[in-house]
Amino acid sequence: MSAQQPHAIYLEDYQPPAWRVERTALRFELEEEQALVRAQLSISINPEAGSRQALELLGDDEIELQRLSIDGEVLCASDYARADGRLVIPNVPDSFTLECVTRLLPQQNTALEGLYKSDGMFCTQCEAEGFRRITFFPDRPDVMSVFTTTLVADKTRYPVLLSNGNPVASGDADGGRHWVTWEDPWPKPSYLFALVAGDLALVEDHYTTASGREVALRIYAERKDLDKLDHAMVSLKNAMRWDEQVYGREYDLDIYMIVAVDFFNMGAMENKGLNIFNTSCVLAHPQTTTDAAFQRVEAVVAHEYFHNWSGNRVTCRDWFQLSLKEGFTVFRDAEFSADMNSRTVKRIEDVTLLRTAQFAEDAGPMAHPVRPESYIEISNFYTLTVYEKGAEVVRMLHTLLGPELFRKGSDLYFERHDGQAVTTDDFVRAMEDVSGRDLSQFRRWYSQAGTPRLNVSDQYDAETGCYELHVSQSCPPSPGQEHKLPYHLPLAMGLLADDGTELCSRVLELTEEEQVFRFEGIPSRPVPSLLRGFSAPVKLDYAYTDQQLLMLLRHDTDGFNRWDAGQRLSVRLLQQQTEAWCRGEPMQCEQALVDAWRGLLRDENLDPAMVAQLLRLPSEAQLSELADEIDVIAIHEAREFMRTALARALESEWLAVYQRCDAASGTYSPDAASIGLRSLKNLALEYLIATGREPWLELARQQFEQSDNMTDQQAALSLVVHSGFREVGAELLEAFYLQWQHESLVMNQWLAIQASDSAPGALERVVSLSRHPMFDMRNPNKLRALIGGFCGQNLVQFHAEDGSGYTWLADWILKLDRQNPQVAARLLTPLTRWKRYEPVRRALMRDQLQRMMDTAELSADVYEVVSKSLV
Ligand code: 0A1
Ligand code: ZN
Repeated sequence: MSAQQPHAIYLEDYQPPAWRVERTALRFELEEEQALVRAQLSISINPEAGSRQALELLGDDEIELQRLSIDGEVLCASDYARADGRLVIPNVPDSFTLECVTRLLPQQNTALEGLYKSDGMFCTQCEAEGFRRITFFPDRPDVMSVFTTTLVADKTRYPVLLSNGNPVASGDADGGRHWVTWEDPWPKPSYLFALVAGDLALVEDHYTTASGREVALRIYAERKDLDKLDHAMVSLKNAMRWDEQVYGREYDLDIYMIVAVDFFNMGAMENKGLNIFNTSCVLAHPQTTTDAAFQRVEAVVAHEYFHNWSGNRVTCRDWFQLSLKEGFTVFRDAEFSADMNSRTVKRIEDVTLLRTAQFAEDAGPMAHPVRPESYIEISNFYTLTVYEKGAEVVRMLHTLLGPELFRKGSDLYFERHDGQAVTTDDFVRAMEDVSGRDLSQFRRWYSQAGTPRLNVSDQYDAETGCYELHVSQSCPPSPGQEHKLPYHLPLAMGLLADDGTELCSRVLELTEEEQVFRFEGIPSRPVPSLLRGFSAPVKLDYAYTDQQLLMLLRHDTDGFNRWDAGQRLSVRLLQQQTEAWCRGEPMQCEQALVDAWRGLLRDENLDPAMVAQLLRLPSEAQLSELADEIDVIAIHEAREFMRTALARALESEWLAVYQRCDAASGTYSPDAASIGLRSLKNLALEYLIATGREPWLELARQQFEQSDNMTDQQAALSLVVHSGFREVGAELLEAFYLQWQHESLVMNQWLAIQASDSAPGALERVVSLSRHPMFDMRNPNKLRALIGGFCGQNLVQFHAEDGSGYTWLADWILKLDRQNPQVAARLLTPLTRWKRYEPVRRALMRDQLQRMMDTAELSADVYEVVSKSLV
C-alpha cells in the first residue's frame, strides 16, 4: 500500500478561481545542468469569486524556489507556506506583481511532463498539469493569461528558440549565448504554454487565410528527418482550408509552428501557435512510413490545428470538461479525414476502435462518463471515452440537428464563448439555442457511463401493409452508477425488400425505454437496416437470420451497414466455432460465407478499400469484447481456423485479386485510391500466406525485397514473421534490421512485429528484445512498441496460462512507475480487464494487481488504476 493515499477531486466541488493573472512574463535561462525560470505574474482579485481568499499557487514539490517577491519586496519564509504541491501567501494586496524564480533539472525529468529534454533539445508538455513543474502558478484551465516569454540559451547548441505567439525581439548575450522574446496576444491557460530550444532544421511554407492574413508555416525536426515533413505540411494547409470552409474558422497569429520530438507521452499537443508532436505523428516518407501512419499524420496534424478554436480560443473550465475540446475536435478531425479520404472506410475504422477498445473501457473498472465526476490523476482520463465516445456524442448532435443547424450552433458557441473557459453544458446550450430543441435528456450522454444496449424486434401485417419496429433500450451498471435513465439518440435506419430494393430510410428518435415505430404501405415483410452509419454508440441486438445478413451485405445502400452485416455474420460464425472448439468438436466454415466472399472478390467494380474492409475478420480483441467470458485460446483457434479455411477455399481468387491490385498500383502515392489498392493487395497476401503453401511465401519475400514503399515491405515482413515459416521470418527480420536500423520509427515497427508474434517462446523473445540496443526504456514509443505490442497485440502469449505474461507486465509497471507514471498507468490497461477472463487467468491477473497495490510509493497515476481495478 502507498505511504500516502492520493485523494480524489470532484466536479461538484468546482469553485471559480479567487485570483486572476492578466499577464505572465517568463524568462528561461536554459543551461546544461539546470534551468532557471523567472516568472512575473500580474495578479488581481477575481470579482466573480465568492469570497476573498489567500493567494494559492500550484507548484510541484520538486522545483526549487529561489526567490519570491511581491511588488519588488522579497518575501521571507514566514510570509508563505509551501506543502503538497501548493504555495499559499495569506497577505497580498488586491492587485500586485508577483515575481518568482525557480530552478529546475530538465535533464533529469524522465516523466516528460513540464520542461524536459528530448534527445538534445529542450521542450515542454504542460497539459494537463505540467506547468506547475516549471513555476508556481494557478495552473488550472480557467485562469487565462497573456504570455510573454524570453528564452536564453547557448547559441551553438540551441540556435532555435521558440515559444507561443509571435517573435518580437532577439539578440546576443554574453558567453556565446543568445535570446529571443515571444509574445502571444491571445489569453490562454497555462496548459497551452510551450517552449522549444534546440538545433533544429525546418521546412517553411505559407498560407493566406480567407480574409487575406498571411501566415508563415514552419515545421521543425532534427536535420536527419528534414525529408519527412512534406506530408505534414500539405495536411496542415488542407486542414486550414477545411476549417474555413466547413466551420468558418480562421487562423489568428502570423506564424504556426510544429516541432517533432522523439520523447513524448502522447501523440501531439496543441500549444498555441507551437504544436509539439511525437515524431510518430508528424514524420512521413514513402520509404519509411506505412499508409496507416500517413493517414495518422494527416489526422493528428488536423486535430491539433482544429484545437486552435475548439480548445484554445474556447477552452475548458476545468478538467472534467475535457471532452468539450477533445470530443468536439475528434469529431472535427474525423469529418476532415472522411472528406480527404473514403468516408465509409474512415467510419469503419473509427467504429472498430470504439467497439473494440472503448466498449471494453466502458465495461471495465475504469469506466467513466464522457464528463467524469471525479478523478485522482487527470492524466488517466485522456481516454477513449472522453475522446472517441465524446466525438460520437457530438456526432449525434450533428445527426439530430442536421448539418445546417449544427453549423449555426457551432458558430454561436464560438462567438458566445470566444476567450472563455466553459463547460460541455455550454456547448449543448448553444445547440439548443439555435435549434429551439430541448436537449436536457440528451445531456445524459455526458453524465452516464456504460454502453447502452438496444433490443429491436419487429412485426409485419401482410394484410394492412403495416410494419412495426419495437425498440427497447437499457444500460448496464458502471462504477458508482447502478441505475441508468433512458438516452435520447438518433437511430438511422432503412427498410429493404428481399431483393434488396430500399423501401424507405429515416432517422428515428429514441427517448423512451420502450418505443414502437410504425411504417405504413410496406408491400412485403422487409429486412431492417438498423443503426446506419453507426448513428449512436450503442450495442444493437436484432435477430437477423444468416440469409438477411447476406442480403444486407450484398445490397444495403448504406456502406457502413453493408460492412456491419458482414461483421455480424462473421462474429456469429466465429462464436459458433469457438464453442465447438471448447466442446472438442470439429470446427467448420460455412459455405454461404465462402460463396459471399467469392462474389466480393470477383466483383471488379467494387471499391478495393471497401472490399478489404469487408473481407477482414473481426480481431481477437473485438471477439474478446463480445464474449461473455473470454477464452483467449478458443477465440484464437477459431479465428485461425476460419482464416485458413477462407484462405484455402478461395486461393485462386486471392491470387487473382493480389495480381489485379498489384498491376493497378503505380509508383507510390498516399492518396485514398492507392491506399485502398495496397490494403486489398496485402489482405490477399495475408490469406495466401495463411494457406501455408510455399509459393506464396516466395511471393511475400519478393514483395519484401522489391517494394518501393514501407506499406508493402512491412506487410510482407509481418505476414511472414507471423506465419509458420519461421526461418524465412527470422531472415527477413534481420534484413529489415540491417536496412532500417538508423530509422527510429521503423525500428519501433520492427519491435512491435516481433512482440506480437504469437509463436511459442514469445516471452523469451520480448525479454531479449528489451535488452536490445534498439530498445530504450526512457522512450515511450519504444515502450508502446514492445510492451504494448506484447500485452495488447499478442493475446495468446500475454495470457499464457502460467501467468508469466502478467508477471512480466507488472514487473515493468513497477519499474516504469518511478520513471514515467503516465506511461506506466497506460500500459497497465490489459491487467485491469481481469474480471472478464476464465477463473484461472482471472486469479493470476488479480494477483499481479494486488502485488502492485502492496508496493510502497506508487504514483497517483498507477495507484488510481490499480486501486479502482481491484474494487
Ligand atoms: N491535448 C492533446 C493530447 C495530450 C494530452 C496530454 C498530454 O500530456 C499529458 C499530451 C497530449 C490532444 O488532444 O492532442
Ligand atoms: Zn485533442
